[in-house]
Amino acid sequence: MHREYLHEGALPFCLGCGHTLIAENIDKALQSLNIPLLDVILVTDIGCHGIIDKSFKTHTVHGLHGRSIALASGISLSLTNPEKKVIVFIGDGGATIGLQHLIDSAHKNFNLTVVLHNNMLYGMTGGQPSELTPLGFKTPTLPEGNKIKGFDICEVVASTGASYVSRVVGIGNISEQLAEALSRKGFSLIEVMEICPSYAVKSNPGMKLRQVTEDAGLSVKVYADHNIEGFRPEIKSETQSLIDTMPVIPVGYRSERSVPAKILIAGSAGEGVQSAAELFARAAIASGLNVTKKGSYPVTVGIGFSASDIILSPDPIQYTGSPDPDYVIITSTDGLEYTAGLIKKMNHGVVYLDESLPTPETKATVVRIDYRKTAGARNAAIYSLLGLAKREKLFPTEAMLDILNQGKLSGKADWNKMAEGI
Ligand SMILES: Cc1ncc(C[n+]2csc(CCOP(=O)(O)OP(=O)(O)O)c2C)c(N)n1
Ligand code: SF4
Repeated sequence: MHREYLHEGALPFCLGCGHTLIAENIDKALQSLNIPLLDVILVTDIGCHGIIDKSFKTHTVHGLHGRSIALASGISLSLTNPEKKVIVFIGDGGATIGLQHLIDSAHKNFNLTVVLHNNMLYGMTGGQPSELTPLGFKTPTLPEGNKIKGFDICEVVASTGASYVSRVVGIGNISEQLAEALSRKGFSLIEVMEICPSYAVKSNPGMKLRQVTEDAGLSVKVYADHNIEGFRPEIKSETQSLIDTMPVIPVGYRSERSVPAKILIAGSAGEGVQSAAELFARAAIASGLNVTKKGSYPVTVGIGFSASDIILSPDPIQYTGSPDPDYVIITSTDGLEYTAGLIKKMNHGVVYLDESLPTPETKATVVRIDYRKTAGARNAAIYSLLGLAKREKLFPTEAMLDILNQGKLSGKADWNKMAEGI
């Protein structure tokens, strides 16, 4: 068979696998529809059918098991060119493991075509049954035969109102039926009944595909053909970007820092660690530095630790957080517990520790300061960061005092006096 969309050479499946027939017939169907190679986006997922993507010359995307339809739906929604053809390859295993994605995409009538490779079992993992395995069908893990009747997925998908749904038996030339599905507007699904010679035939010697399909009560027919225009997202070009609405922080100071500084501050939830880190980050930006900040705290936001990773640098920073900070500030017992593992591994840098806490095991330099006693629990985090800026000459403390004295992000205190004493 002449190939346009598939590379030459053997396809990666066992001899006689139905997946080979589907791949070759998809190539033929695409040829008949004359779809440009790079207008095709093939989305596959885990399972034997999914290893085909390296054989296709089109765009290919490979996702998690049962999630190819969710991925393809996102791709389809983001495409502004209606000529692009999004095709999903999925197994009976993946289609039922990710059933909600299938139903939702069909229901919303997203523009894509699902080619369901129904070999009636999980091929890749050794022949376990799926939700589509017919009653009585044997597999290596069910030698006595399936005790539950597999359901008719075409009926289910057709009931969502999808544009096109059909079932074919994967024998001989099925390219015309595939082309039908591929040429429909909106969501189309074609289920191809096929055989896994390695597991299905071994467990059901002499099985005949048409007979198995018929015995399972699965009709070989078109279940829905509405050819409904697919879902198109409403694009609001006038919507302002959230970033554009953020006021730019003016640079009024100058930092002498020539290399990045990686800082971790850890304290207790409810003691203002996150807002202190925010204030510190703003002051660093106002001093001409680049800053990233990452907050960490348990889902129970009112109890336990609260920590923030801050990186300052004269150069752009492409990441947040660091496993290897230069400075760690610990303002409470919760913060000490949270950072215990990290500071034990530290063999450089400085750990600034509240005076009330026991000295932890570390090769870093430990500096003990009375943060909580001097500033109170609520202001200990700000006070410690103000001290860090000053002691380590990260940026002028005035940059932080400017924001502190506006009083929006901090509790009331005589910050100018405090800064002198640090
Ligand atoms: C979420 C998830 N569940 C289970 C698995 C394990 N797993 C990998 S392949 C596979 C079976 C694939 O069967 P099917 O989707 O029918 O494709 P086939 O191999 O038959 O082509 C399973 C269960 C996985 N990778 N991810
Ligand atoms: S194990 Fe079955 S489904 Fe997988 S490639 Fe071999 S024949 Fe095909």
